[in-house]
Amino acid sequence: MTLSKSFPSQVRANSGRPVLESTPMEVWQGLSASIVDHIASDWAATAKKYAQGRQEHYFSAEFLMGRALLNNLSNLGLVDHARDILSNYGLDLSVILEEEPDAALGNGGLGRLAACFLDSCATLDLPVTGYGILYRYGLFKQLFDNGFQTEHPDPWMEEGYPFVIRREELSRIVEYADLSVRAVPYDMPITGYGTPNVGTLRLWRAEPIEEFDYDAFNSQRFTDAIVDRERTNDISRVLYPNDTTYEGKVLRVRQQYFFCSASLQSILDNYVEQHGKDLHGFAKYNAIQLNDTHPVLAIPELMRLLMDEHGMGWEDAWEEVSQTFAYTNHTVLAEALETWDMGIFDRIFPRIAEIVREIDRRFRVDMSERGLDHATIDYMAPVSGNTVRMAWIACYASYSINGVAALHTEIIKRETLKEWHAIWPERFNNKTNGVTPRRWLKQCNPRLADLLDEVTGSDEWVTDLSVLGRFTDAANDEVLERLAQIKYENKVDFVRWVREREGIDIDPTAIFDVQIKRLHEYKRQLLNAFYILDLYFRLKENPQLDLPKRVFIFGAKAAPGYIRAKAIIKLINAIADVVNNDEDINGRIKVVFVHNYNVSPAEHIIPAADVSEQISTAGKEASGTSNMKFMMNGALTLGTLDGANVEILDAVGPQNAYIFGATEDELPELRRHYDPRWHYENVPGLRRVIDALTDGTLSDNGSGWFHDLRGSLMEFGYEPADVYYVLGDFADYRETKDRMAADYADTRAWAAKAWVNITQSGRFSSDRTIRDYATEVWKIQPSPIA
Ligand code: 26Q
Repeated sequence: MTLSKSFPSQVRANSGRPVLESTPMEVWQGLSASIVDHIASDWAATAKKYAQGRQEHYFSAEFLMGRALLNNLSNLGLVDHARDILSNYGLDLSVILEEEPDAALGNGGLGRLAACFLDSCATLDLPVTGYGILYRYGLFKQLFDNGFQTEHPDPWMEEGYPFVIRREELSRIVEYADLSVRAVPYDMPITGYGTPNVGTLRLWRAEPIEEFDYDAFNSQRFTDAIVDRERTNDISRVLYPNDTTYEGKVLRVRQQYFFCSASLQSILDNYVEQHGKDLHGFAKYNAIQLNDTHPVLAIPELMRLLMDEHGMGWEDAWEEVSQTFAYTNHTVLAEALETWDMGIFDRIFPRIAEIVREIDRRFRVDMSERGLDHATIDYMAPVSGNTVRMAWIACYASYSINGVAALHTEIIKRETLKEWHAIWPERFNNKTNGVTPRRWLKQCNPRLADLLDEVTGSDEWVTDLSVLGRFTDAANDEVLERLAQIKYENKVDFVRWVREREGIDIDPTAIFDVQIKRLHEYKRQLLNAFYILDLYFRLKENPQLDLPKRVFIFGAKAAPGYIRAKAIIKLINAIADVVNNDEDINGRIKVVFVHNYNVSPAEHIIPAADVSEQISTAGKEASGTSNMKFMMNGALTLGTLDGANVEILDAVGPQNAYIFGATEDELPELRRHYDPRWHYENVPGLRRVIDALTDGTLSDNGSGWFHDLRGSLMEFGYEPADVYYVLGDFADYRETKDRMAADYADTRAWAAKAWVNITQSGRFSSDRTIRDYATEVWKIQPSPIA
């Protein structure tokens, strides 16, 4: 059936009413359902084909997918067709698209990376399947109450979500010592650009095995029956909103085991179906990528399944396991490394606890035979005292260990995982992150996409972004003028979006300077805030100053328990209050904190950005990925030499990026002599800014939070003060940012820099990243269905 026929019938089936009498939400649902219908047979054919050969399985506790409808229409080449169909009913596609909720099943970079990877795998026809959890509540919805973040539930599927298909018949049982749970897969089709192949993201939902324990129900244990039911549903109820500080919550470990066990069972069943009961060829046909340590329980669980369910001995099972898993590390922050109390394992899955102890025992024997000293063995052992260390299990069992940017990989080899690198250097490799140019260029920035089509003479760049590199020198006056015009038009669109969503008026001729990412001290939103405050004071002091108009845009969620991060949000909102309403400033500075930052707001913000703030303390940001999205959309990076910024600088050259601050190798020595008070007293502007935290200029509504912020920077009672070197980098940041703002006046020169950034962004396509994983780690080949 054609789309124009299936669309109205899908709407009717869903709403019970014809298109013209249905709500925009029902129209979105009908159109979405008709897309799933449209790809159904190719999807089945792809799954069948992938099942037969060597496959890769991407295990991740998070997939930050965002919206699906435009992505699918665009990949399938159906955008114009869908627009026409809707316009026949007097409907506007862009309005319908805004009805869609974001599937926010992730916190930030790690979850969005998984989503970009699936897009690239599908586009490249690679036999890859994603496995995760169908959280009922995605990442909390953020509101501001008097400038304070408040958190609210995000029941994103409650009104129905056509892009996941429940596969009841493929349910599996996951056993805990105190609970048995049914895992029901919900499959999401992953279309690729310009290919009929359709990949799969399999998300598991926890349900009671039986609708009711009738026995308990009938024997005066009514409440027990209800409680048990709810304990089951709890497992997939909510995404944990921490992305840095690790919390050893029992429910979190239940979640991890839940999706690992269910996914492995489904992979093993497929193996038996295709290749028979002898599982000695398992690793020949399967590779599993662990997205950080969150799915590391898959290692002991695969041991369990191979031994207890498929009759293998320990040695043979370990042989398969250690040829199957590959581990990606995403952080060097010690507080983020997952460890679990052995008591929790003993209580909820004693067999897994037993296997982990045996891995530990054999590890110690193995290392002793290699002649390692006792202290080193103890440091590296999977179990230490009563603590299980997930990263150590991952390193021991994996045939590949990778970091996510060149600098980050060097740091994990040299520091975080150095003992492992000493023994198995060949396991270590770098895979610099990437982002999909479909969502992050073609779909979110259609004006720029059209220009690139024209300049390059085709749309080949959409699937081979490196093509753009051939046109870096093709920037003539006309191209640069059009580029500047496109940026301006995107900014005008964004001005309207901000006015409607945040109620703030901004001027599209101002410099749009953007920092959007999770709120964390190491990402140093505070440094940016201090610059704004300083600029404000400079203008107050000298109203005649001839400075360009500036709009500072933020988007960030703080983990609900991370008070200092919440204090920084409150601070930025307090600065916005003062600056935006000061008549002396008269709109020369505006601050916009976009609430509830998520994938779809990012798609509105990034195409309108002039400046990309990437200002983490050097050595702390593993890679960053928004830096790549900004670059692709012609924003210039203002950043430290951290994560992938290093590689962005290498790609564009020092004339086309604004780099400042202490480097990772300088910091240890600088820290040895560091005295934040000296900076407070001597760096121009700094004292005024820091005093403003507590002198009544800005209000924290009596919370005491701003006093604590000041303390964290200045007082050794906070031990040590200013660990993220905010004051130390302030002077260089201010100078570099001032210079950048001055450069903006030369529109042509600015556009020329932007053009270099866009055309040199090829290596930051997730297609490049995925090709590298496929050939170097997964050893898989494209498997096109047609
Ligand atoms: C762990 C234990 C318990 C609860 C939560 C967590 C948890 C959840 C999410 C720990 C970490 C995360 C997410 C980390 C993350 O997003 N890291 C980012 O990964 C990006 C992709 O590689 C990088 O670009 C960023 O630099 C990195 O910060």
